[in-house]
Amino acid sequence: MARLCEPDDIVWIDGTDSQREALEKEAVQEGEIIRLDQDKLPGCFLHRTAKNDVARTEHLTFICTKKKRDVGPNNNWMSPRAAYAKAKAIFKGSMRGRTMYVIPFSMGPVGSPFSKIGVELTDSRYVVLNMLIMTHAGEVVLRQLEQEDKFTKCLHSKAQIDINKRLILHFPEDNTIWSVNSGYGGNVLLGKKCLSLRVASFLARKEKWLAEHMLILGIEEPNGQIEYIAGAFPSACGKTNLTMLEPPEGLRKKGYRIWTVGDDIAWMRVDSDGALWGLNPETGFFGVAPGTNSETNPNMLKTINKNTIFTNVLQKPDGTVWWEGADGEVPEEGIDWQGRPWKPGMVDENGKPITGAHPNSRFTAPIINAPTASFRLEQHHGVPISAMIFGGRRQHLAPLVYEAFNWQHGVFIGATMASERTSAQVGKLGEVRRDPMAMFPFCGYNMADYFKHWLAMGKGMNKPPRIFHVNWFRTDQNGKFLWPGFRENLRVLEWILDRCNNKVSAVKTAIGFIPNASDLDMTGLDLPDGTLEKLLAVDNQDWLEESKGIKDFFKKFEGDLPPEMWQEFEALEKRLKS
Ligand code: OXD
Ligand code: MN
Repeated sequence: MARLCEPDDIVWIDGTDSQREALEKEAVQEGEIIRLDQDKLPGCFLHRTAKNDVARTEHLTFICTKKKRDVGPNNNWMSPRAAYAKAKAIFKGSMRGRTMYVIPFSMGPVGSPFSKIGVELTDSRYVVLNMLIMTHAGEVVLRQLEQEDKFTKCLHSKAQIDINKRLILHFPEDNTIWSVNSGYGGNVLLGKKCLSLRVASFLARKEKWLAEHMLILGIEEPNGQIEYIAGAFPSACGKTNLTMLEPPEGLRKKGYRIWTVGDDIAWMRVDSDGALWGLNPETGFFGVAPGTNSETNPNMLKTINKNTIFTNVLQKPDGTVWWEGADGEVPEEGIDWQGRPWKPGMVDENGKPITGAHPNSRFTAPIINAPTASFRLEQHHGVPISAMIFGGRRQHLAPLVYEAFNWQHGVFIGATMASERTSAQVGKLGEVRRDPMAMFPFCGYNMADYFKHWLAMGKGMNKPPRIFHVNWFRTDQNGKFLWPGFRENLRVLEWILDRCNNKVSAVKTAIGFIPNASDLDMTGLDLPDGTLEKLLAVDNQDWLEESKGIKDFFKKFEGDLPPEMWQEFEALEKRLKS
């Protein structure tokens, strides 16, 4: 690889504080990062990406397998031969005048049978500093690698950050990832989406486990028992906030404590007890900054006040940072995410407000900074999963919560998950986008085979987790949210655990089981009369309309879709019509 990229120098990342500090110093000198006020934000830095490099570029992301059929309608495909040839021409000499850093990293605790090792070669110090937060990296991983021979080969060069030559390539059959011409986290921290979801999902199917775009949180009862829930939600549905929630006032007296295992990725296996156990392969959060404040996520504010790298947020004159939706007053001035002087109220040439922070600006912070960090983060077997929840943003259709009849029905619920576009996304407002298990952009193979794999996993468990669907976003006829969300969501999680422990009965509807309204603990939450009923209502006519969209989506997989999914589809239609 060095012969291809031609770096001036090669440096191995050893994971020591002294090497990290030296790299931070160099990156500051080179203008790659800015040291923030070290009294107010110790160990914190700011980085700005190029203007054309602020988010994952799905249209430039490819899965490269011998057969096109194997990537399915959910991925872009290139043949490995064509992809390597195209990328080699771009990587050629791309590191001239730069250093190539070699980062040995482990996704998951070093030495755990759940974990996977990768080695990322990169010419970006920003990538190294982020990988040191997001993964176990350095000497200790190299020692582990001596005992295993398999690892994912990851190559990254920022090259010229030329969007016309940007490629994010996955070669799952070779356990290889190549990424070039980007410096944005989701495209270049190759342990994250690329390894832990796209390549890992491919490996997980072969090795009979699950690599999912899911949070994991623990709920501890006063008797010390902790139950863990895994949850898949598309972006902008509050995954990070849910993992760290503070119990609402009314439930506080019950003495619950919430433990954060992960906010983005879950790797889950059937362990020797026949139950599903999961861990978070990452050691950090790569979270969206805008909207993070003491109401939406007070624990995150306590997490990102040290040893954190901020990307594309507003720099304040006092050496701290700000973003839209942060606590306190809007600063009178600052330097925006593009490095330009900024004042509130500025508009661009089309009259659109200029934001101080990019809407997808991020923080990279160690999970152990979180007051809610689980004490089981480093446990080699992870945590037992009692329930799985799927969620989307649906203004009208889906009730606050419903439970699948069984595992197969739960897989159908996950496979038909959908969310409405928000004004934060380009496209028609309210348009429904299908995102099965929130994995549509991350499943590294044909999703029809992925559904088959989920069905098979259910058969391999003694007691599979119960599956639920939640919707925090139902609105009334004026478009106002019916449910307050955020910390109040614990009331729904409590019902979910009660169902798992057979403590409460439920009402059978055409789509699944919904709560008896009296089984949701509403202490301290005064919803207007009739609101809870509206939140739990299931309108069969609306669902029949929805089933048309499901059918069109399933048809994309042609003959590959497992028959069980069509059986569930037909059974749903029958229940809706009866
Ligand atoms: C995402 C992320 O894009 O977690 O889903 O960054
Ligand atoms: Mn994600």
